[in-house]
Amino acid sequence: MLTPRTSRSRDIRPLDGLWTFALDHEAGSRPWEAPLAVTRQAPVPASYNDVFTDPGVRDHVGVAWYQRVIDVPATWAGQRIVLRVDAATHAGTVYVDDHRVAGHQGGYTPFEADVTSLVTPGGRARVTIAVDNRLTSATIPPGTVTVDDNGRSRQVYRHDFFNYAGLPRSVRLYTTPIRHLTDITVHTAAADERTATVAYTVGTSGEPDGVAVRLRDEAGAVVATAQGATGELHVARPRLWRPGAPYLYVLEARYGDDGDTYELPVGIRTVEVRGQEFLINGEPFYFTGFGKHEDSAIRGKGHDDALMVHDFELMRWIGANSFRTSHYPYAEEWLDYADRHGIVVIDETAAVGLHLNMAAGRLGYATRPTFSPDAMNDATRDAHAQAIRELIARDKNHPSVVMWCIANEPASAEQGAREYFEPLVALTRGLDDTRPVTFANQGDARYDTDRIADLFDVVCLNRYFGWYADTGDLGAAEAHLEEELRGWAAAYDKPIVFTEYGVDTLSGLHSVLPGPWSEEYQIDFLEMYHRVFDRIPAVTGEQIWNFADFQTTSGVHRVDGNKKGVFTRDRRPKSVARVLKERWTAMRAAR
Ligand code: BDP
Repeated sequence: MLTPRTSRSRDIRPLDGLWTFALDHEAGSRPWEAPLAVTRQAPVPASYNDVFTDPGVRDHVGVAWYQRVIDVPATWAGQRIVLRVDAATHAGTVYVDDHRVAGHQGGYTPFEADVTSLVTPGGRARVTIAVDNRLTSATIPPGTVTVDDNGRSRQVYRHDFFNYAGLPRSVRLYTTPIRHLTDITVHTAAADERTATVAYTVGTSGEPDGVAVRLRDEAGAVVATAQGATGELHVARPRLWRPGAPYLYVLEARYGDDGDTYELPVGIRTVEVRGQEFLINGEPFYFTGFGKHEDSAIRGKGHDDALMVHDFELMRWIGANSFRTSHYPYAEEWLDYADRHGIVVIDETAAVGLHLNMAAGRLGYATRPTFSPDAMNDATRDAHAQAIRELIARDKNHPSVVMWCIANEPASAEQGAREYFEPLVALTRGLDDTRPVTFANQGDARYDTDRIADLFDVVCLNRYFGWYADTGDLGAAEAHLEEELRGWAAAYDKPIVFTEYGVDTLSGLHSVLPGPWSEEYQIDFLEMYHRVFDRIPAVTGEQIWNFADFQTTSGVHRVDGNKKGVFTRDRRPKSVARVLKERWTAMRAAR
């Protein structure tokens, strides 16, 4: 699927703004067949939960309805017309007037419907979208819906971020010619400094005759041309896409008599894992940065360009060169921006919470098997496979994406983990053999108990010595961290990237005796981790948990959310930010 872009043959009409909004029980039956009563209007893009003052909306479990009337431009006569939803969290069903046109499961990837035969250029149509936020063992992420004594549905889930729902990304109507381009895939390779190859495959709606492609440089000069739906473009003296120094060519594809045209930004770069090194363009790369969230006050997971650019600015300010899209695929705007500005991305599926027994031993809970028919089962794995397919289909052409992360903290030391993951790793590699594949490993699965790490290319570790374990005792934490890291480095000839380490820190809490929750403890904690990383050559990256404080479910261990941010939720720096800026800026200068 091609992300909508305007071109000389394609037009876009954004449908963002206020939509009429109702919860399922307020909407009546078959609400798509008539105008919804305008009691509430919900902004798109935004999660609906924090916009209203009604706890019934915030904690709603089930379907919510969005509706609006759209005008179809008269100038679109003779074009193919497509309705595209960038995300409906976690499932969406779309109706145009009385017709169901699309259904999609998975809250962080786009879907669309060809509505040409249902709308009239110059006319109007009613668009209704049902969004269902329920998570089950057949969804990614998984969850369980229970019913309490008062008959109210409750959503239980095992991931540590609020279950925001709604239409958090854009909804658009766009056109293509009838005979149109359906997809483009590029693979880039630079044999040496003198030539690079951009291998491409173009998908078309009909017979693939009459496809022409050309590659333009940033000045607009054509540097290579080719004919046919598959082929290679050879670029002399290529300018490579490098972290911190990006260069983007534009691949222009044309097809058919009407000349459907699509322009795809292309960065020429290679990614390779060799021994314990992670190489970009053949040069060792060390990740600095964060695990992030799409999260902010009021809009929840709603995409906002101003907030996104500000987050990138803060990352640049602090010296970060990368981030992980924990714990789901982010809006495509994030990847476009990362491509344009040379930020490196670890791109993650929404497979988070595949672990029933996290810390069960320490907290004294009874354990039950995670990978079993009544928990993470075949249906979960099918949904997981689909999440991988959709992630790669959407993001395969982004030069900023250097690695696929197919799960966060699954129960990888438990029985059944290998059987569950082996086919998913094979699937990922089958879909893209140009990028390494990883998962973020949780602390219960050590180098001597983990059952799946050998299937992957890079060891990504999430560790909390000094917080969940050795709380407040950084001496013990340092010894335990180093012991474990040396174990991984000896057991696996693979790079180790730290994808999480961090402590809850209440902005403004200071102490001369640094204890947990104080800003001083966050500094001491991160400095301790960095000392250990610097002693172990296999460590090729450090991404702190988290970039900013973020919202979670309420509970005894969270005070209005998770406070492990280096920035507060409104993006003010905690004291540790300057310490990191100093380290990462010095590291960048040394490279
Ligand atoms: C890890 C999770 C992350 C949590 C973090 C924490 O990957 O989503 O927010 O711990 O507890 O287990 O802060």
